[in-house]
Amino acid sequence: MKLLEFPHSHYCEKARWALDFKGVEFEPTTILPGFHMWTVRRHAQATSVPVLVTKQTAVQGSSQIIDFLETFHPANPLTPADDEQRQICLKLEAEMDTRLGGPIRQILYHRLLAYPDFIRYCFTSTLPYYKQLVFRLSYPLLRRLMYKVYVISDTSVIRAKSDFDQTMDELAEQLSGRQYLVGESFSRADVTVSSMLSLLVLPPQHPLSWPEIPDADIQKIYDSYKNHPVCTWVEKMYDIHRPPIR
Ligand SMILES: N[C@@H](CCC(=O)N[C@@H](CS)C(=O)NCC(=O)O)C(=O)O
Repeated sequence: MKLLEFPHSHYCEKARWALDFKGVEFEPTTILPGFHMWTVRRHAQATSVPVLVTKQTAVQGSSQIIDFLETFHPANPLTPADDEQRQICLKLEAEMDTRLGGPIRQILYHRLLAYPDFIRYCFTSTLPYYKQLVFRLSYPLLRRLMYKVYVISDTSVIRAKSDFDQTMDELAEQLSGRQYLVGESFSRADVTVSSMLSLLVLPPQHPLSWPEIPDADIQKIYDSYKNHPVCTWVEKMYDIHRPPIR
């Protein structure tokens, strides 16, 4: 099976992590942003990745991919068996997809879209040269679209940063004295928070080797979060539960 993806995407990392954790063989398949819409639409309703494409079906969305894996590859479960814990876990997953995943992308793209080489590396370093060239040529348009969809405005980025900081503090409180977010074992809630924060923690186990951050203001955000208890916890989750890079 194939996973249609953007290599740096935190939602793709969540799906990849679940696949790797369950030991399911798959082919990570990078698609070119902008042109991805046509590729993805051949398999699914919306245009977003990740999409897991099997011989029989296609599953779009990181949570839906985990649901699919839990049904067809039940070994190494990521969803608590206990009813109450399962509800808590699924609620937390949905909440953190939104409360961490959206704002961190917005905060980083706000400044990093101004660095075409950095963005090109994130999206296309695994693609052949001619596709990288297509990316280069289409980037001015792509940049405007990405800004419109993901960044929106300076004011909304300020709000996103404040929401993000608050979510991080709430999570720190929730994790205080605990190893995992729900119950006593590693679950999809832990995969979700860790993957959403992979863009901030840049863990060495991530399949993309991260380039240097080219922007001083963004570097300051990285520095300010370096010793945050949730980031330290994410590093630990990667150390313990992210199987080695393929
Ligand atoms: N809720 C979705 C979010 C996926 C998402 O936002 N994917 C972004 C990349 S980070 C994407 O594919 N954007 C391009 C598009 O929607 O066309 C999930 O969990 O998979």
